[in-house]
Amino acid sequence: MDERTWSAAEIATIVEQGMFRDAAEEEILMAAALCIDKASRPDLSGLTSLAVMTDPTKATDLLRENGLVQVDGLLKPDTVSTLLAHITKCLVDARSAAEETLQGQRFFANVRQPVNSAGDQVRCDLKLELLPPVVAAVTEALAPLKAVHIATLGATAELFELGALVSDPSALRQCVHADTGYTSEPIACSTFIALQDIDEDMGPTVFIPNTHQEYEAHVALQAREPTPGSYSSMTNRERLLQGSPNHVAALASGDAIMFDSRVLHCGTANTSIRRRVIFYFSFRAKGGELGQRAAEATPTGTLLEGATWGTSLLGTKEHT
Ligand SMILES: O=C(O)CCC(=O)C(=O)O
Repeated sequence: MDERTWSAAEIATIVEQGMFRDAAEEEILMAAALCIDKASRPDLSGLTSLAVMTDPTKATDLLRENGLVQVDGLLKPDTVSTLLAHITKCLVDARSAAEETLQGQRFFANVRQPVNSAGDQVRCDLKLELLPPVVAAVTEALAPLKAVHIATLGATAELFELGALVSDPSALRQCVHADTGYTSEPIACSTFIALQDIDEDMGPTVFIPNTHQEYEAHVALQAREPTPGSYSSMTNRERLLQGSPNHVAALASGDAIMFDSRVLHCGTANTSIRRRVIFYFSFRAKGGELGQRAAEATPTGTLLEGATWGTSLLGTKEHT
């Protein structure tokens, strides 16, 4: 993310736009956080897919410690280009089917900040079926990541989200959020895979490492008023966003970030002239105490009804 300075006029315009105020304010606070003590930042450089395949321990440890781990070259260029072409076609088909049937939720999941300042739909979360290009990509990605999922969520973890996050030029920044609220143990993990190089102006996802384990960070994000009795006028939320190093996931095509659903993150503004497509899947714990918590705390998920393949992590069966 650019360490850009905002003029008073720019800020006033954004603030006038009411619904975008929080996200714009968060961007200012987090841009300032980029300047803070670099020494305190976790090491977030990517591991190669081969390194994770050979020894998943380091990736598992990084995921546990930082709430995210980057894996470079998770998908091969051919897999990426086949999948991107497939998703591009699915998006066109889904848009017209949604218009025809007036049942957008069958094809698209809810997404934060779907429209730009002119009200155009420029960000969406497209649900994907387990068709061959998708199955090939999940299978390739799980070759190194299966062991990391098992170590984090147990061997009975199940697929519950599958889709593509598409952000077109002029998409606005999302508000910082976690996909699930605070729990003491991990209950779900998502993997975001770049289907083209994501430059900083294409709206990369920004993460706040370590917040997956911080109950205070989850509470602070909700705090809009100065803390009672506090000597400073800063809210805990402002302190959190300005005081925490953040990680801008400007990924190369085929690179991925696997993250704990509790870690704070958001999609940023796409100020470029290029579409950004991220393929993603999420697994959640199933069975036992972790599974019970996951069932209570995870959202419905974006898995299409009728997906019959590979919904269990160990059940990487043939496509039926
Ligand atoms: O698009 C992105 O980069 C992140 C999307 C996201 O976190 C969400 O929609 O919940």
